[in-house]
Amino acid sequence: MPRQPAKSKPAKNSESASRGQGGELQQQAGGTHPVLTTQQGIAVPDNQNSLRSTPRGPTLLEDFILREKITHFDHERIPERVVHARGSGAHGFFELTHSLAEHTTAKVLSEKGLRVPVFCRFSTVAGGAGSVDTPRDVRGFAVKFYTPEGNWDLVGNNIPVFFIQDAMKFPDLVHAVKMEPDRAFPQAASAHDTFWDFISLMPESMHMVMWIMSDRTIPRSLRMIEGFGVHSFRLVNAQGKSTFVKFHWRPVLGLQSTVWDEAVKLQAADNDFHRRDLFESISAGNFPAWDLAVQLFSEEEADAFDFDHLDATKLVPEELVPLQVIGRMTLDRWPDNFFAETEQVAFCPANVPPGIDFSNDPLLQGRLFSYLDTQLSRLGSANFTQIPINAPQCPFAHNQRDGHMQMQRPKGRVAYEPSSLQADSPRASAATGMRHFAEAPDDGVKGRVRAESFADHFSQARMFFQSQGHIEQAHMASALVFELSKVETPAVREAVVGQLQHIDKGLAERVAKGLGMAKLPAPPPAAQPAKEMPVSPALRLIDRMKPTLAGRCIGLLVADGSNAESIAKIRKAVEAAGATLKVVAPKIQVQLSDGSTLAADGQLAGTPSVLFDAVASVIPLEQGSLLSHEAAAVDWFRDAFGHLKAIAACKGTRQILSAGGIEPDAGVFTPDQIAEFLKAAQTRQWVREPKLRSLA
Ligand code: HDE
Repeated sequence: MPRQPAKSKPAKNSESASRGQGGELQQQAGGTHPVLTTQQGIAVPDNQNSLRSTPRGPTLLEDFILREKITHFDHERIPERVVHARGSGAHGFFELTHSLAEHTTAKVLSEKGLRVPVFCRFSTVAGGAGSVDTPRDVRGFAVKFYTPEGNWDLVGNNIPVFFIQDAMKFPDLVHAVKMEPDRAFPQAASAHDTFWDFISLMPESMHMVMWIMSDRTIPRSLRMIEGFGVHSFRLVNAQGKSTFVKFHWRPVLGLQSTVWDEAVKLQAADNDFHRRDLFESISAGNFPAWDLAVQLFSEEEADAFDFDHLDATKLVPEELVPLQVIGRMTLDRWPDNFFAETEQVAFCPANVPPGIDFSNDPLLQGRLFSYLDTQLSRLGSANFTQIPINAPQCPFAHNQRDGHMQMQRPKGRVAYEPSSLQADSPRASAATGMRHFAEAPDDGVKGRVRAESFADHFSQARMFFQSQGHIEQAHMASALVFELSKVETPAVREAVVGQLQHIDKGLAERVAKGLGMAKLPAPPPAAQPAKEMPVSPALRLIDRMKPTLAGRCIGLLVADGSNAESIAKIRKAVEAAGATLKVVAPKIQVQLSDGSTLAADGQLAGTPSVLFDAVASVIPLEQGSLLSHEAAAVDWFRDAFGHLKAIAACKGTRQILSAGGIEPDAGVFTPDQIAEFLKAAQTRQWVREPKLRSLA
């Protein structure tokens, strides 16, 4: 698109012509731009000036063009999601590679090779729509499959368990974690009194608390998170037999997280870090992909677990029920319009095709109600399923009619059933319709009760903590210290540490010490003490990061006079390793040693090293000495070093490193060691961490 607006000769008599105010933007007859019109299709003569009684007189009410434009603008916002308000979405497809025909009639899970379109939305939970991408928070992972049998929404998170066991507690949880209602802060943060107050009084949340204090909640990229359906669902086959299923998304790029100090600094460096990362990788043709895996188990197997799988605070360890990969989702297209698609998309866990059914998980049961209800207020009309992003892409027919914003023009007299007047009016089908699993009721009595089998709040929290490596445990303990240090009420801090004692005494002691507590607070009574469970290495993070540079980004700092050949060499090696290279420089245009000009991707002051997975530099000696007095340059390396990144530093750069007090270690390389640098860049330099910061 040319940046220049079409030049036009303003009409002789128009105000804009005589005043010369913006008249140049008007449509030139025969130009390539379509004529601007009102919503009613009336051509707009002038989009710069409202209709005035005289050139300096009042604006006329008669100006329907102005009124329509402003009225529409006044109503541009819809209520944001009460949770998961900030999100980024993309289109793609899912392809089934392994049939589950034995277990389900759903075509999307049984017709091997079937490819269905999907729309996927990732989100944070606590912050508003305009909040940042990188707080410590759970990530929503919602996928809408447009299957040949209707829409299937798998509305999950990047953590396999949840805070609470019963839908009744969801509004309390959300009120506690969102900004406090009197002061309206903190935005997008769990580090405040009301959240931890609630948590300390809800021991069932302790397993999820272990996960949110782990580095899973500070992901490097949305392309590098796992997804979980969380609840047990049922698969139902042609004979009506049911098998329980847990859904898992596994990122092809592997897991990758940031370190906490980096996540905090990312909030300042780029509010849209994850959204931009997703957009840029899809635009570059590096399509993120996830394998869909299932855990399948029978009712009898479930009965033998020593936990209740209907309790969403529990996971089914992979060591107990292995995962089977059955297909792959690839995201290959950014939405045309954020509002129309990512904002208006309406997920609902109740959207399942025949062959998938619900379990009695009381959290899931509540969700089956909540999502449709929230869409009605958020999208404003019962016809929200007609919005293209929400509409099924298979044939559909029903007798629902009218309502706000009805887009369809149904024909005929018949909008009811039974009817005999119209041959093409829709009829229910027992053969292809939704088949609910014929579950026999259990023999309990009606009541507001919590099953006894939900009373174990600590065993899996303990298993999760004990399954982690020592670095991850230290990060969790430090995250707890960070969060609780922001809590102003000492009794709340003490209550949380008391609960931690039920999980792991050592962890409670580390956190108490980090909070400067004189003595360990007593644990509150527990419904059940933690049982010893075998550790589950599959729950670790660092071990599961892939040794690869695919999908990663290397920052290269250059300056005037930088050696063009060295830059080209580094670029070639980085790209050959599957990573992207971004050039950063004190000015966005630099003159290289060979006289050529290089356009940098970012200016140093606005492109800190937190944006990259590893950093390199090609800087002439004299520029190195200038930059060693430049805070942005010193911080660039100090942060990269502090965030445990590999560094390839040329001679000129060594002056900057010493200005930053950096003592090069095994993760700092020379430009000749490019292969070694790229190998080290595949991971973080974990051995460096204890030398840099005291972890709890
Ligand atoms: Fe949600 N949740 N949720 N949730 N949830 C919403 O629906 C709710 C829960 C999840 O990108 C809302 O459209 C209740 C678990 C995601 O649009 C709302 C309960 C899991 C998204 C709602 C839960 C989730 C939502 C807000 C407890 C992981 C964003 C706006 C019974 C398995 C979807 C909306 C998107 C959104 C209710 C618990 C995931 C209010 C009542 C557990 C990924 O309906």
